[in-house]
Amino acid sequence: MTARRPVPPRARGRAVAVIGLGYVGLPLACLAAEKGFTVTGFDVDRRKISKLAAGRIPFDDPRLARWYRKVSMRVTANPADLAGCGTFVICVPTPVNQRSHPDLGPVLAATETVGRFAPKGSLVILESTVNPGVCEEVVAPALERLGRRVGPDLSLAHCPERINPGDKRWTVRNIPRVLGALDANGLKRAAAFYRKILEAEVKPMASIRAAEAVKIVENAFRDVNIAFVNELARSFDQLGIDVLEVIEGAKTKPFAFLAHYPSCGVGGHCIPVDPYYLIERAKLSGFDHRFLRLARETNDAMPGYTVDLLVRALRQRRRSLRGAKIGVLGVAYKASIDDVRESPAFKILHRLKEFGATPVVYDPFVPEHSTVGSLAELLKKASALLLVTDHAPFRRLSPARVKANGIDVVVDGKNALNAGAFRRAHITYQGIGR
Ligand code: SAJ
Repeated sequence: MTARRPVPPRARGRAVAVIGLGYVGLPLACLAAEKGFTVTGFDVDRRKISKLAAGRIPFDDPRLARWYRKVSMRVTANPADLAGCGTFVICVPTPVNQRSHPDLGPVLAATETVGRFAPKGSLVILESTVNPGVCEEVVAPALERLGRRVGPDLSLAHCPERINPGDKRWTVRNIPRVLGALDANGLKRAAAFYRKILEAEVKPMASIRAAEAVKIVENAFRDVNIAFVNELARSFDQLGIDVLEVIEGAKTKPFAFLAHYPSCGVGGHCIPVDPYYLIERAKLSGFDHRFLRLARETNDAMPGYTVDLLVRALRQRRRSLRGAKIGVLGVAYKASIDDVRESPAFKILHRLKEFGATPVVYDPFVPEHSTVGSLAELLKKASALLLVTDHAPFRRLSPARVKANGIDVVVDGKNALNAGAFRRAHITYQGIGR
């Protein structure tokens, strides 16, 4: 990674700007740089840029950190540095606000930055996950307000990101992608760009709306399927059926069944967020996605349900949450990463405090949200455990070690532990649906 001079106009075809250097943008920037493009990475977060300029990445991903150190790119927080580029890829977050409504602020800000500096003839690609209609109804008008008409002045395409944080098998390099554009030239140019950097299929869609819809559909599909097994788990808790055993049984059917697993909640910046982008846009067209809304309600209720399971488990021991020190294992929204966005841990911690309990929190990937510095310290202080994130050290937790610390109640929010072994050790074990 070295600093670079501004790119001369003739080299614009090979000069790519990546706007937003997070989980999505940084791997893409590394891949484009590796494949010979002149890459300028831009981010509004100056702290992130100074870390990157010093050769370090701003989140916990050792493989990406090594890759970043091997490639050459310029990183900057100065939008004027984008002037020499010819392709602009926007990879900024698309969160929801407190009312679960889409927040396109980051997309609009990034679009305006690009619109101010993209030379005539540029290709602009939005990778951020958005609902159908955003490119035509939000991004293109924002560019046109800056005197950049889509078609005559620049091309606009959408290639939804498919990064799966922590996944070592499927990476930015080999995940197939879909692509849509507002103009035929844009589709051709964007397809050429991705076919130069990816080692995977690039599937052009008939419209940019179809490309926007694909990503939302993928993630809403996952949210709905998780809600399905979460509802089963709550039903089977009453029926004394182990939902995991039933899912493993259903998996023996070699077709038409795709396993999902119940848990204490659905976190992350994709699954619990993306469906709201479609729900809210469809409302404007007079359609109510009742099913998607019900799935969201079902999954959003899981953190509370998990704490209710803990209340029930303690009651079996004639104890209550009030004044209890509860060991909360994990804060990250999924195993082996440090990302806490939309993590169910926060609702769980809030509810534990509402019940008068004192959470003792430990997440080896998220020290800033931990209240103790080690698993050993947590086990010493806690009288009961609530597993929220199935990080490997927690999966390896043995009944003997738990019992040796005087803990006799365990609620397993990810069904990550061996239920039989804990029960045979006379520990009150409660999973989600088992
Ligand atoms: N979860 C469940 N049950 C499941 C699967 C997940 O409760 O069966 C929970 C997880 O614990 C987590 C949340 O849902 O809190 C999201 O988990 P995730 O595995 O879907 O992880 P994400 O959010 O990183 O999702 C990404 C998405 N990738 C993109 O958006 C590009 C998603 O589309 C992928 O399906 C997912 O990775 C994946 O397959 O791992």
